[in-house]
Amino acid sequence: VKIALTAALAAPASAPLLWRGPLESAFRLAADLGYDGVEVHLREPGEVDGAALARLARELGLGVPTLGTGMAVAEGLTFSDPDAAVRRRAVARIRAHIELAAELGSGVTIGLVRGRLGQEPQARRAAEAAFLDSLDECCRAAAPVGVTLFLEPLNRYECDYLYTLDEAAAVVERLGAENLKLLADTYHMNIEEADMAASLRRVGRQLGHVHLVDSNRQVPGHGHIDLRAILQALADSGYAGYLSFEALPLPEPQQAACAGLRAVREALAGLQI
Ligand code: LER
Ligand code: MN
Repeated sequence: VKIALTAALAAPASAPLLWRGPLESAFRLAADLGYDGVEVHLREPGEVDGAALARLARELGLGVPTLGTGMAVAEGLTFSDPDAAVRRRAVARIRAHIELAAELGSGVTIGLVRGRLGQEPQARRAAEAAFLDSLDECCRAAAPVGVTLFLEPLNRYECDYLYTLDEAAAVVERLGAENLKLLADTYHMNIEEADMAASLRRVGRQLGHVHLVDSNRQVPGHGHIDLRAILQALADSGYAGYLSFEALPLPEPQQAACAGLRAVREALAGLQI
């Protein structure tokens, strides 16, 4: 497996991202510390020069596993909005992420941008259909440029559907798009999955990306997730993608980045793989 730092140009203090500031500094820090890649979170893909970022990543020998897209929700853009014009803008935003992802060789995360369904049954069905249509359109746009989308289950306090890996796996099967995979985030899983390792084994083949983060949303090793059991389940499933530390930068970014890497390397060394 490969390990990635998470970075954004700017983000609220509460966002679980290790680096805030110029992306070049994030990439240089990642290379210096021995990371394999940087997961980049962007409000709007036009904020970065894709060609320059791809060149920098190549020079430093780093990959970009996926682009985080959740910041679009602060602007009210979601796939399930009742207003078709808003949904079109949300899809256009994700299509812009897909273009940048094609330049960077990365995937695109579909997490918070899916939006909420609400409680009223009829509206809920309509919103779910709107979400599926929007996701389908993005999968079709991403396929010809070789980009994979990662559908991320989120815990019940951050959204109102698709809480578990099994629920998201059912959507992946229903759409039948080869470039749609699952993103397993261990922070959300710790809240929603009955047995995290068993859930990972069940969906192993459909797994495309992992946010490896502890129960308190700090880097692995700072909370109470069973890191070894999770890494063993991923190894047994043949997972060869990235583990991104989508974590709070505590006590400060560099220290958190070093501690997470150390904890995961120690846990990996003790595995039967
Ligand atoms: C996004 O990857 C995520 O996990 C959400 O909780 C937004 O922070
Ligand atoms: Mn996540």
